[in-house]
Amino acid sequence: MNSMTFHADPSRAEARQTLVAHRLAQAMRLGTLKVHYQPEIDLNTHQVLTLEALCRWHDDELNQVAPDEFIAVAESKGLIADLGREILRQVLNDLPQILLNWPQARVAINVSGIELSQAQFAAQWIQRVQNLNPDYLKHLELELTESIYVYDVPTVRLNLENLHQAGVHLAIDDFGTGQSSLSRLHTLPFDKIKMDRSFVQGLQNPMVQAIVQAMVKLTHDFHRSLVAEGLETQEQLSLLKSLGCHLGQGYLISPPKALTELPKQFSLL
Ligand code: G
Ligand code: MN
Repeated sequence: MNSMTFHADPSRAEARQTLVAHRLAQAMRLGTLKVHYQPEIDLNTHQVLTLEALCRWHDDELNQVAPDEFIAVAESKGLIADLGREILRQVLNDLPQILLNWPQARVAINVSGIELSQAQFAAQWIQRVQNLNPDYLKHLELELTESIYVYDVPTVRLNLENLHQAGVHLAIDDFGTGQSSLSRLHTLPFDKIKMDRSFVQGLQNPMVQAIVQAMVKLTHDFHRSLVAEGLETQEQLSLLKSLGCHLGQGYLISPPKALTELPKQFSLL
């Protein structure tokens, strides 16, 4: 009984959210949230291109709390900006070690529409990174998961344009699901599309293959990169490569792991 969605009774769901929010705020103060990293690699050379920072939280009272749950609570209880700052803090702390292991890599951080709607978000974010090392900006990436409509908000646009100009890469997460739409894609600053794992799961279907090929062409023609999410099997790997998608992330390569547990090199066998 971990997720609030399992509570049929609304008052119990509310009580759970309040408890999770309280414990989460405490975990952020104590620094007990842990950022894990999951690699995205070149499927041919196995070079590590990006490490996605993914938050993991074990609470003494609540046990393991799924990120889907605590991120939803953080968003509804006004804690998402604090959570974002805590993740950036840990990533910046880990970056020297990461660049020793993978000098060309970027670290990708998931960012919420709520954060991007704050007028000073980009300026403050860039400032925090620059204070430490201006060179770090080109080793960071932001993953955008929001519904595409949020990008019509002028503040969100400005933030994204500022970040992009500062050299931060922008990736559209879970692309091709309800969260994204083609109609505004050409107006957005972005460097990368992360193809939602449902396409990888459906690769047996010739129509899904045709859709993947369309994404390959779209990203290729506009010099953006395309990464397949949720790569789990050898069969998916060879299908993806045959369709022209040469970057991937998923359990076949590695699950998210603590930095100290990550091998330097990844094989696909
Ligand atoms: O929305 P986003 O793509 O950022 O979600 C990342 C989540 O997906 C992480 O919690 C991670 O544990 C999970 N994940 C990573 N690789 C795989 C995979 O190969 N298969 C599945 N089903 N989930 C994955
Ligand atoms: Mn992501």
